[in-house]
Amino acid sequence: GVADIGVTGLAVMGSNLARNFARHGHKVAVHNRTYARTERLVSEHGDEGTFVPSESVEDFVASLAKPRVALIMVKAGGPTDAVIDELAEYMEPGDIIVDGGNSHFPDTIRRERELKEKGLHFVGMGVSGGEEGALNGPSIMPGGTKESYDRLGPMLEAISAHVDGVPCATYVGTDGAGHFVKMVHNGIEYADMQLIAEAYDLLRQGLGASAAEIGKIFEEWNAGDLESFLIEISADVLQHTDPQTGQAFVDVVLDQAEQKGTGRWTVQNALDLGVPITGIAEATFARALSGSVPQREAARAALPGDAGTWDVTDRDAFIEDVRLALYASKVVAYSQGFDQIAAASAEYGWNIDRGAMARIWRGGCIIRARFLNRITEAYERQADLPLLLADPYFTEAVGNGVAAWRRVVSQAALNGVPTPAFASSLSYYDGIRAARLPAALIQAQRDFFGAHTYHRVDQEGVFHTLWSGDRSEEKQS
Ligand code: NBP
Repeated sequence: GVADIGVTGLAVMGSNLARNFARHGHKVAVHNRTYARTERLVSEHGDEGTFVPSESVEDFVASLAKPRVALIMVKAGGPTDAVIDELAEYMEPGDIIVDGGNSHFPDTIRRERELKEKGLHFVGMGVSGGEEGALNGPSIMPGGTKESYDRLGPMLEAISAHVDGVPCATYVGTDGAGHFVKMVHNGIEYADMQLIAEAYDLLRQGLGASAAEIGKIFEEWNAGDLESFLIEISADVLQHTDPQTGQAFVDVVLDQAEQKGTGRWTVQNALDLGVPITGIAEATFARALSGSVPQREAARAALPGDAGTWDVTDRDAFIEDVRLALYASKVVAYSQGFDQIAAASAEYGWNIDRGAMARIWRGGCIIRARFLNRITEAYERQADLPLLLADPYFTEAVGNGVAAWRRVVSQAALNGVPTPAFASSLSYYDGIRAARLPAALIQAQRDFFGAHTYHRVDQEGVFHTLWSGDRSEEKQS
């Protein structure tokens, strides 16, 4: 075989990645279950580089230079398993199978284990940036053996997005680490989107501003600390007019948010690991609430609001308050996401470099933002930082906005505007920094009804009070 790398699955993502590899001077073997797609790619884009098309999986594998690298870009789940099995049939020990789809990381762990028995390397690779990114430079999060990265890494780094000359691709960790990090990336994306949506709603209801006016405000924000792809596209969307009705486009879109499930996976995993990712969870539930159609109808008809009429007097001060509250809530959401990565890294033995993850998210992906530089710097200052929020830069940045944050969340509550992500992030902030939490009462309740025991603040050991007896205290160990 002659090809440096092969891509099988030539729908939009696979074709664009294949073209990206070819444009970087790699010989790319291409294959798709339905051959017409392969033919179309070669006829439409064959002039962009060297493609080696094959009709059968056997020929596709044979067209690859050893050790072979085959990248799978098909639908996640059953189709990915089917393609892995086919490839494995023709591959030899030392060859590398890469799954660039949105696979759930436990599947990746299982597949890696199965393929290792055959002597094959399996790389579960998160790819972010959609079709545009795949073609012009995505953010790439590969997991697997170090050995496979030695072969694959330089090609991935070449085709990835670059920020300040630094590639947005790096080795993440063994087996499921890459897909795990991609999952958390998507969870953070949910939180980021929800926070921006809440900021929009606050400005709209507080100021009575038009969608287009808020688009302009977002444009201004995009010149500062909040600069990010998501703020930029939100500014654009809000200023778009629906050609059919002449109304603001955002007003003609049905207000029921859908999801493909990566936010849900992130929250499910956080529950398993016991990591409070309240921002991501609220964002995921906010989508679910928006889609709870019968419940919303019943509630709209029955539930009183008893809210005030919102009358913001100092517009500029309010806009600045919302901006500060958005930034603080965003820092909380990211801090929580990085906590989850740290917990998973310890649980699954991945040894993930969190600063490097922030670095490869600076370009190519949906959450790309200026602010990720600050996260990389925080982990450079202290690699084992226990809480991103407690890094001196973020402590100051969030600290400056706390008063504004409280004003925004309380005003929203008084005026009946839902802010699940803003409010829960502020609660998290106050909870995590509290000297003392009411968890003490929870422990006492647990001991009362279930003899679950408790620790004391003033003595070592495990204690139980004989609640239904004479209420004396027993030291259990
Ligand atoms: P799709 O997810 O729509 O999958 C279509 C491809 O899967 C086609 O090539 C199709 O072949 C192939 N396929 C299917 Br379906 N079942 C198959 C089977 N049993 N055996 C062999 N091939 C099979 O494509 P996509 O939107 O390009 O996404 C590819 C992967 O990348 C997915 O896992 C996706 O989640 C992930 N991803 C997507 C994005 C994005 O923005 N779209 C971003 C990042 C990651 P056919 O032509 O013969 O039907």
